[in-house]
Amino acid sequence: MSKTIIVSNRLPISLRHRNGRFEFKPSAGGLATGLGSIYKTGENIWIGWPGNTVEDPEHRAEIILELNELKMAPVFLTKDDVEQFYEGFSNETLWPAFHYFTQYMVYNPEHWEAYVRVNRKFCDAILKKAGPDDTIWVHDYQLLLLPQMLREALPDATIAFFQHIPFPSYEIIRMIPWRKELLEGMIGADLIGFHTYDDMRHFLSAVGRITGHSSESGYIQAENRIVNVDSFPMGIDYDKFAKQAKSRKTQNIVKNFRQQVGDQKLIITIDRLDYSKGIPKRIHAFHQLLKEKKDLHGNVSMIMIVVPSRDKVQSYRELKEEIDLLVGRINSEYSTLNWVPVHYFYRSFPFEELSAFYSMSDIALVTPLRDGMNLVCKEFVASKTDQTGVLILSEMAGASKELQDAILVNPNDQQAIIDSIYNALTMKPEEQKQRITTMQESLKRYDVFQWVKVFMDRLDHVKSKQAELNSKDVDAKIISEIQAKFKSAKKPILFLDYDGTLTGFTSNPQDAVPDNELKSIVKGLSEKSQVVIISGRDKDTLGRWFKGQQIDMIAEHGVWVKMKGSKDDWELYADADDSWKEDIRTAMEYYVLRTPGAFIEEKHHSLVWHYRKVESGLGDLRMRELFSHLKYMARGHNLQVLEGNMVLEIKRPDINKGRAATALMKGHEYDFVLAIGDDWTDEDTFKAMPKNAYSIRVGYAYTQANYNIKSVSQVRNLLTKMIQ
Ligand code: GDG
Repeated sequence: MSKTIIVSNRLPISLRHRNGRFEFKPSAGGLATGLGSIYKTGENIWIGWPGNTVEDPEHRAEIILELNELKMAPVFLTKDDVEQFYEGFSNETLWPAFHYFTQYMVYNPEHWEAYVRVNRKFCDAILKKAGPDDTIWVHDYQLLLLPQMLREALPDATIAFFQHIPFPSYEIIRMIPWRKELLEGMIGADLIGFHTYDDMRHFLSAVGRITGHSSESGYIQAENRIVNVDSFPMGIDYDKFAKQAKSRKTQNIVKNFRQQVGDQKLIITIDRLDYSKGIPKRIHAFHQLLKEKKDLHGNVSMIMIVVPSRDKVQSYRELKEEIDLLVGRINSEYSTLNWVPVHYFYRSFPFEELSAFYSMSDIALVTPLRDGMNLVCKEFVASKTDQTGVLILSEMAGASKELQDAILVNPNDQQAIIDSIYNALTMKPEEQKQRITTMQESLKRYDVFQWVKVFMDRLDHVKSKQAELNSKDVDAKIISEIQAKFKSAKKPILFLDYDGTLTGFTSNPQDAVPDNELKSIVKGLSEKSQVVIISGRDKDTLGRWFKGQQIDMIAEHGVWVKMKGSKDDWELYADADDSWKEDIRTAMEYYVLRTPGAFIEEKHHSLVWHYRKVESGLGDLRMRELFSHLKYMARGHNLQVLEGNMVLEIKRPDINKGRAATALMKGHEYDFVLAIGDDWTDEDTFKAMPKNAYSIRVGYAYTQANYNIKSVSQVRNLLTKMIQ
């Protein structure tokens, strides 16, 4: 039976070596709780680094055994791995880049090598446990290369990836020297999840620009698969927080804490030590508020919990010093014997106490400068079981997309933070209740268990979609069937599209001249069969490129035809009314002027607007604009607007490849018909084919053809086999 393997850099445990023994403490983090339902069942397992460097083989063996009991398996990292892969590439290159802190980015090739090496280490550890049909769910930015490494070893496995931190704009990604490798690593997965739609669209844009893979509606057209990219905002274990907040244990702690701080208003802030969390800006804002509103002195305190993290990284050490200084300054300026403005803790607390802090606080001030999601704000809302309290939330946190009833602030706008604290302090209980209730309802519905379920359901969906496309794949069996039928056929015919089918695309269409290999394939085929090159190209180019070949040619989607051996020139297949062209050309020229790299190609019966050489993104944008403009104009002229591969073509609707192919076959009885094409102008050819024909579409798009084939080189491979 197939199993599920969860993979993350850190295992959800903490490991301590005490009195010659290892102690294992399972972590109760959100992810571990959410995934508990998965890795704790059946043969499933969680693979990751236990968090310590352990070199002694005996110690390692002991850890392996103990972790096995907890349904976990370790990947051991050396001191160098930790320094270069974890602290280095992960936390000094990817973390700052992905959170838009480019000033902290380190570009160190040794760190990169370690990143590759450790991803490979994870891959090897997984391969020891994984079978070919298993599901592997990889988590987060430390393991971006892993999906592709796994794909190479286990081509049929179900591989998913979720990124917990933001995915930045292409402008940032392009700065990383190893950007292409990173993106290709991720594309090894079948499903790639992010917290928000913004992360997802940044990723798709980077993939398009850097790897050249196109995408449509969240599906990337990878080498031989489709890869789905989607947003899955992560939830929390809502009931756990709500229940804990009501528990006697937590309420006793609240009572005890309250006795110590008195009846004042409390603002809670909880973060890991990180520059992305905006801690200094928040202290500055609170300082300024106290400066402006003397009446708050003695009546409001901030409880600031900073959880130690990455303190070996220089920028984190500096941040810690800055926070110490700022808190020292504010407290020394305003403290009295019975009031402290900021209660500052640089440590973490047990869950019951954390819950008490949430429960007793009037305001949660969550102002990261960037955050993938941010769970603290959700945990605060879930813990407010009496529906009092106000959440102030940064627009830069992924959670702000869901928690629209929070007071949303720009964390860089000090005055906005000050105003929002003041508004929160004076907000009426009815309004607090209404806002908290709305947020609680949505958090309850979309909790962490639902998040896991939705993600896993989507993964099933992608796999079945892939299977549907694969079932039409031209595999070895189909190739030999085609070979055999072609060999025994008495009167075969082949319809072959040119660009994207027999040859790849070039940025200048006139450069896609047939190479020697192609010429000899066409020659070989034409000795055994009637061959029709059926293209949207103009007749002069086609005629020149295939001069001397014993083939038929259909040019301009069926406007012109030239039969093999005909001495006469091209024959017009459709009458020639091109009085519409002038108006349309004027409109198209306007879009050429506004779009560097675009140009117009004039064919006998159509006008084509090319945007292959236009900056990606801009080309799509202008194409859409022109598309609707032309559609509007087309009505008056009875014309058809077609979207091709990086082109927009406008032509008469009664002229298409299918019509031309049908006319060409009329009156003949063929016992073998094959049609191959790559875009939707070829769909007309496929539709016109007789029932027993082989129709094949290049790429993995939905099609009327009965088969899909991966690439131009696979097409050439098939045709070569037919003439062997
Ligand atoms: C990354 C992304 C994304 C904090 N102090 C204590 C304590 N915590 C727990 C909180 C919360 C967790 O730590 C922090 O989670 P966040 O989501 O706020 O932040 P990151 O650690 O940066 O997480 C983030 C997340 O991944 C999930 O995808 O939301 O954007 O950066 O659960 O409760 N827990 C205990 N004592 C503490 O003192 N027990």
